[in-house]
Amino acid sequence: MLGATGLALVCPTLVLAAPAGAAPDTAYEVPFPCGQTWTGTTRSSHSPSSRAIDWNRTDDVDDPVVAAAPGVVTTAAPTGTSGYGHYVVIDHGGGESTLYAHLNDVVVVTGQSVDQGSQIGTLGSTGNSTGPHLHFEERQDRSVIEAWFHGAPFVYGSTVDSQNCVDVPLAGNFAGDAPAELAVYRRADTSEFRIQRPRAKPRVVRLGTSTDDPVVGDWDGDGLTNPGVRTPSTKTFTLKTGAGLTTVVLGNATDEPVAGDWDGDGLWEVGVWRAKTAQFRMRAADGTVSTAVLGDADDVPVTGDWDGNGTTDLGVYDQATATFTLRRVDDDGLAWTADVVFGEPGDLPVVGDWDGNLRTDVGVWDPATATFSERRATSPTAARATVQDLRFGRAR
Ligand SMILES: [Ca+2]
Ligand SMILES: [Ca+2]
Ligand SMILES: [Ca+2]
Ligand SMILES: [Ca+2]
Repeated sequence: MLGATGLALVCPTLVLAAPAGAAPDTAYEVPFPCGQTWTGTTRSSHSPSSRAIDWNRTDDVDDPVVAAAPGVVTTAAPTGTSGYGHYVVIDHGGGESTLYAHLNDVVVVTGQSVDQGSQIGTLGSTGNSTGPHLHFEERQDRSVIEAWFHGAPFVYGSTVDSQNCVDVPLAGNFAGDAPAELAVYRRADTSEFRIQRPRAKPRVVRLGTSTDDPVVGDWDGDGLTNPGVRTPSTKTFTLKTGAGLTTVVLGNATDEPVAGDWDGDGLWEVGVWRAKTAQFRMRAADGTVSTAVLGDADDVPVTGDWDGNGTTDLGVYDQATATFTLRRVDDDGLAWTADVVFGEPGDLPVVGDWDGNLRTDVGVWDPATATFSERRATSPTAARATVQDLRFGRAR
């Protein structure tokens, strides 16, 4: 009797109460867009570890897969036919990484920085897989660890709502002439641009979906910034003005959107940043594309009129070193670059003309506190500057 009781107590204890692994340093979220419901299972024979998760929901083939946390892509394998098939690994620092396997499409490249909640691929059944699902691992160094999401250990076999709910910081002259207003792009099934207004609730403009990437510019040339998005899978920009929506197809699925008034006529054009070659590809109104190389694969592209001459210039931000590299072209057509160190590692870059002197300034947004820091100076590369901090948007 005693023995039987002891067994009954010991067996479940061994299975269920293995102490939860320590929380990883990285704040992971479920690798699907905000609000979606997914079931994550495993099994004792799961390779390479029963700590890996197989994610499913009904009719999930080609559903978007998004980054569980920000990081740098260390593997983007879009053509594998064995094992993990088409897969992605993202390095989150400190030896922590995540792996996403059996994807159909891969929409990132090796070396690229990815933000939390941005799309990295689509769910599939490539490689050693018997049906569509996302195989997902959280790793410490080379070991798969027990998965954590939203600050809690994952209950294997459970169904969860994704809390991978992300604001992307932006700025622009949405309301009137310079100075620029702060804004965020809130990723959701129907995403929202939320534009700060003094002493009033934010203005909300609905455009795009969870996995579209925001891009803003003056699409109609009236001096006011308009919202836009780019859908990675279709390479399509959707630009919104008072007259309606305009679409432009440009680049490939792994490109990131940018915009600027490349020719200085007051109407903004679109472009893309190609991480693999550190190349900006700027589209003119007639559809021709000009290119310029700046920065490295792990940088984040930014555009602004750094010298105030009416044409938009190029720049990049290196999140690891908190350094902007800003490029301008002089009257003789020579390109010059200058570095500006601003923000903290991991901050996201935001640019805007904070003081209304027609030269675009640099700034950053700290995702942990939803705080914009505006660097105010006579020009963005001037050594003397003041900093204004403003909270706007939802902290992660
Ligand atoms: Ca406009
Ligand atoms: Ca133009
Ligand atoms: Ca310029
Ligand atoms: Ca300025």
